This record gives sequence, C-alpha cells and structure tokens, in this order.
Amino acid sequence: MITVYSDAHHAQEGRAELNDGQLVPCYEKPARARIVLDRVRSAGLGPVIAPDPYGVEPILEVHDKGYVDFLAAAWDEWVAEHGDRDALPLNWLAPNMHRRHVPASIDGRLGYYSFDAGTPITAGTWTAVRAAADCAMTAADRVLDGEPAAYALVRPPGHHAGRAFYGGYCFLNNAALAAQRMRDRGCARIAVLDVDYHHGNGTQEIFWRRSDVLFVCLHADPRQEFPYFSGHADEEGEGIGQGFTLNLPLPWGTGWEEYAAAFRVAAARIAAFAPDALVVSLGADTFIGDPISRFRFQSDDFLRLGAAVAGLSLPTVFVQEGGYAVEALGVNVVNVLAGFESAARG
Ligand code: Q9C
Ligand code: ZN
Repeated sequence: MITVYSDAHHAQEGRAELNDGQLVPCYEKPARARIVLDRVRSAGLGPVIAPDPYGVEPILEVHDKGYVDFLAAAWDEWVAEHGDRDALPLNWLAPNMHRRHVPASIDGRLGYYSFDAGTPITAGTWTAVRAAADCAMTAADRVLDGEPAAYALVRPPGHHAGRAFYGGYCFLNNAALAAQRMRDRGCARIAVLDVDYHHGNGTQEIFWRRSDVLFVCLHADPRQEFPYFSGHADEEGEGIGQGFTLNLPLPWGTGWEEYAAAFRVAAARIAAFAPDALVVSLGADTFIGDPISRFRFQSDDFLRLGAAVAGLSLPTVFVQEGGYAVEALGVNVVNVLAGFESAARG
C-alpha cells in the first residue's frame, strides 16, 4: 500500500493544551507521525510518496472562506497582539449569544471559530494543515487512478474540524477533503467510516445535509466522552441527508468483541449504500494504553479491524486521525493497514 507523507507536519508543534485543569504538553505531537513512518518502513508496507500541491481551491469546497482566511492569518495576528506564545481561545458563545458579527479582534475570532482549549494555533499550523490536506487528496487521487488502497500519514488530524470550526487537535478535515475530491472526480457516492475513539463531529457536520456522502462512526459515547455535544445515536442527518449519518456510540471499556458487533452494523449500512469508494478516518486511540481514551483494544485487534475493513471490498483511502500512545502507535496503525492488505489479498 502507498503511504502519502510530508515532513511539513513538523511545523505544527504546540506547546500546551488545557487538560484536567492543567496546561500539559500537547498529546498531538510530531513524534506521532515519526513513529508511524518508521513502522511503515520497517514493516515494508510499500512506497512512501510526497503529496501533490492542490492549492486552496478544493479546501473551499469543504470549508468556509472566512474560516480558511482566519486560519491562514491567525498566527500573525496573535503574535502582534500577544507575542510568541501558542494561540489558545478563552471565550466561547453560550446559547442565545449572537454569531451575527465576526469579532474583529484575534481573541474574539479564536473563540468564534473553535470549540475547545486543546488545539493551539502555532507559527506552523497553516503550513502543516495545508500539507496534510494535500496528502489526503493525493491518496484519494492515487486510489481513483487504480491503487486498491492508499494511506495518508498526516498530522494534525482532521475529523473534529467542521466547515467553519476547529478543535480536538483538528483544523482542516482531511478525510472530508479526500471524500470531496473523489466526488469531484466522478464518484457518485462515497462512504466515510470513522474508527477513531472520538466522534468525528466535524465530518458529520460537513456532510449532515448530504446524501452523496454516507458518514458512519463508531466512537465513545458522547454522554461520557469528548466531544460531548455530538455523536448520539439519534443524530441521523437532516433534509436530503436524513439517514446518511449513522452513529454507533459505545461505552467506556469497550474491547474488540463488542466493537466487532457494532462494526457489523456499520458494514451492513455501508454495503447497502453501495459506495464507489471508502474513506477511513483511522484513529488508534481505541488502544488500551492510550493516555486520554478508555477503550480496550490490544495491538492484535488492529489487525482484525483492518481485515474487517477489507471485508467491505471497496477502494479505500485511509486517513490518519488520533492515537496518543506514541510508543505503540506505529505498530497499531500499521497493523490495521497490514491486516487490510492480507485480508484483501485473500
Ligand atoms: N482529558 C483526536 O483524536 N481533549 N482528537 C481530550 C482528555 C480532546 C482528540 C481531553 C481530544 C481530541 C483526533
Ligand atoms: Zn480521537
């Protein structure tokens, strides 16, 4: 399987996030991609290629122009106001406050466009997120050009980023960009399968009112877990998109056996949709050793997950999302990809 990778991910290196009442070192850090790349190579998964440059135009099919302009300029505006520190928001809207006016000040706009205090904007954020988007779209193009599958090894991740918001370590929605790219190249229907531990609230929001992109998500129940306000089983899409979102929330402590039962429901929905291709939002934060998560996957279970994805028999674009047990991340992620390949070969 081809891996699409760019060293530009290093440009996103936040210093701190707010967690459990403390500023702690960012969990979402460059070592994550480094260890996965090392494992891709040592396991002999296949060639590692650089992304093609797509420019900002395809990004604007998925994201709001005002939001994208904000992301591109935020760091310089922040530094002018506060100096060389991570840009973190401190204020958000409560219900019945007003969104009619985009704040002029950088502090106001950080709150306006975000939903948590765990996602610092840094000097290199814009560089890194552009490279990640290019990797995801390149992987999509390779699959449409005939590769059975491709893997976008990217960071920062994307599935919490919506049309006009960031959070959960995510700024641009790489998986949504891959899906949209395949639509633009003539695929009629794309399924997005999100197996990250957290609900992919950004992807859900982007495709909420669409019937051409099916969003299926297995994740920790938002009654217990971040992002708290999205991912309940009764969220099914709206308008023409009604029935094209499927959420399968699972309780803390979920292991492979219970997960596999939910996966069968996900797989049946995807098969009924009969998509032209599949995008997998691949998080490995379902691992028992993950420092911020509470599922119980063992490393071998990721092989089983890969084989289960291969059972869908679709051209597949894997896009890296979360996974914070850094030492095990390479093995766990490459297990999914290797499990997919060996099952796909039969
Ligand atoms: N106490 C992804 O996996 N905050 N994002 C967790 C834990 C946010 C995770 C705080 C976690 C976001 C892509
Ligand atoms: Zn996650």
